[in-house]
Amino acid sequence: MYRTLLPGIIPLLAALLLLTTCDPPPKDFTAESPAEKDRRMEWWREARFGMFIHWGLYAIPAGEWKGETHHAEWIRTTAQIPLEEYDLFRDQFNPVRFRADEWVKMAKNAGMKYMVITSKHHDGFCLFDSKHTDFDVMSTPFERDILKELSDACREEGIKMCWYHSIMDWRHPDYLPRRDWETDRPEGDADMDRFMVYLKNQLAELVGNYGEIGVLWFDGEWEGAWKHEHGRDLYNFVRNLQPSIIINNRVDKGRSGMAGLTREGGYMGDFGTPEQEIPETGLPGVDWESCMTMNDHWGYNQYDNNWKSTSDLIRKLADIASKGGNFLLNVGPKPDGSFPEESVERLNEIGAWMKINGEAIYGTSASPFRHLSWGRCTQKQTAKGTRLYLHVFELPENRLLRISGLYNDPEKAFLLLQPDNALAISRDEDALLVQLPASPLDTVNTVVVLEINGKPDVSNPPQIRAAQRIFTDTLQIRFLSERENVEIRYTLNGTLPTAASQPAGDFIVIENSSAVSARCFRNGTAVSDSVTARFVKVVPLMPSPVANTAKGIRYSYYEGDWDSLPDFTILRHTAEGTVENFSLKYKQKEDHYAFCFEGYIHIASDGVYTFYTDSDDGSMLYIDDTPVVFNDGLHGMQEAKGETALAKGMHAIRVTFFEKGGSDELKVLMKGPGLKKSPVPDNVLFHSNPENK
Ligand code: H79
Repeated sequence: MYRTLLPGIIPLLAALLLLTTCDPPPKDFTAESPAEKDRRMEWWREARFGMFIHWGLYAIPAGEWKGETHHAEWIRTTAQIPLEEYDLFRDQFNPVRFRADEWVKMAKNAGMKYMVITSKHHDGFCLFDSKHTDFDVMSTPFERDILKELSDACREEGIKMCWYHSIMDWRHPDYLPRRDWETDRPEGDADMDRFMVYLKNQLAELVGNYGEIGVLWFDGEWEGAWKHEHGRDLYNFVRNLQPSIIINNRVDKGRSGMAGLTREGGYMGDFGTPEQEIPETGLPGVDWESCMTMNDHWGYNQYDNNWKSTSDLIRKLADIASKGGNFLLNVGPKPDGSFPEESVERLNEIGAWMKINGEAIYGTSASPFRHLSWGRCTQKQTAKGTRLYLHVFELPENRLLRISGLYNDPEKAFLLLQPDNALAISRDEDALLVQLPASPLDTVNTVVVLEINGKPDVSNPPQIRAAQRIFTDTLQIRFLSERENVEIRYTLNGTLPTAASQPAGDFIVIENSSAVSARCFRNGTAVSDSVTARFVKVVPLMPSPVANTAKGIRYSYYEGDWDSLPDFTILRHTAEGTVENFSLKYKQKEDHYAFCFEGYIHIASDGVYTFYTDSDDGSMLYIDDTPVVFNDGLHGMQEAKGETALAKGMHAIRVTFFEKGGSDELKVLMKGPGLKKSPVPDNVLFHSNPENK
């Protein structure tokens, strides 16, 4: 025995010695080659579908506190529960029905390939055995390391185990800021550097004690004390522990609002994290994952019956895959350790669909079609060429499926429901037609497979471009096609362009409101579907008669706690005055405040103007009392825009803004005739000044 073991043990011992005596310097993972990243992301891109689990002490009150029933995993903050009182839930946590293998089997049976569970949520409670806190599962009556049991079960079933770990921590004494209602928790000598040590100690446990971890999913990064440098440091720290691990973009400050994709600027994170939403389109080369609840809460809320239907969830999964993203679907287990019945039912039903149609999801990439009226498309490279998976949500009349703009002649078409039955294919100009049978069909999502040679040869409809959607005099419209050797023809009344319609040339100029339809032709035959865009001719707003103006605009400053812009007409302001521009410099604190700016803007010439606000949190912009930019709600730096036609002269302008917590910023920009998009300059802003006669 010794003889055979010894040769293996010696290098191991030597390696250990080396490790302990001279630790190699931690590696910097910020500059990874695209090929290295591709290799690391491979399983995740293949997986496409995962289970999110939000579980902790908050499951015990089940959403209810003092008669209010809208709470969930945020309950300690939303119900303002003092720490000592919240801590009492620890003594009640005893999920006797918890079976790790059952949870993992339910995920696997639903077709999910990875599981992301809350090792710690914002309340600070840890579902694992941590040596660095008593606020963990080992201090509850349950006294079992839930994450250990789950990671063992996941390994057994081939599911990737992943952790959600909150950066924001409402309990750790060193974490800042305190909630503003926590008047009995003074900051004392709280120290974020010490908090960072705590965070890293726990991550070393989470990444060191549970085998291979697929993803670290950070959250709660938006508060002011968390800086880009922290994000960079934490990213590198975790990658050094397990170089192949995947880390979401909430480790750093680059997430743009709930839309979740990472802004430009060298931020860390391997994938974007849209929350409760699906992006309009995918972005080439960008990895992202939409996370979503099955009802309206992440943590268990026994009163929440607003469940999404199974068909909605299946279509969401297909929609996400067709845009090149992953779907992380949440379950909020009950305090006894079981999944809500409604979740179990949905997981089973999704699983039944996935057993037949999984290959149209796993390892697929985004659709080659810009738009399909009846559903979605995913694709996969094969040895011979490409498989196109057509996800049919709306079954066509006569069951004749029309795939506009597809130029390959497939080798074969069949349903995943009945793979041995070849479907009849025909062609109508640019469109491929597939005859579906009367049965079997799935009214939620029937997947049709087209086997084609080489890559998809798709002719998307032309794009219709104009400076804006409204105009005052005439408007120039340009047409673009990705396809070579085509002629674009158009109509101005929304009817389908034919070979006899007007050719577009490089551009056209319209003089009246029009529904412009365009389509590509080659040698007199249509070679794409048509597309329609509407343009509206408007009369510019007349200027306001104002006398006695002076430079700058009026501001009123308010304080309060809002999630969206308040009605300023019923509020009393705390301060007012004039300021040269839409500046926040007269704020009296860092959060929970609002501004209303009012005055006039001088418009130099008649035309259509585009206004933008870029704000954190919400803002609105009104011209002549009409809302032009809608950018309300809680969000990080986010830009919105609107257009309005204005006659030369003075126009009333009003900008409203509020800030709840975290960073605060407001930018107001404009674009117009002869004016590139740029911040509204000081010298066009005025207010009426009765003293200035
Ligand atoms: O764990 C679940 C939720 O408890 C947690 N994320 C999911 C996965 C979550 N925390 N907060 N929210 C969801 C909503 C918070 C939104 C905001 Fe913000 C925080 C608005 C302003 C600060 C994020 C950062 C969105 C804009 C800036």
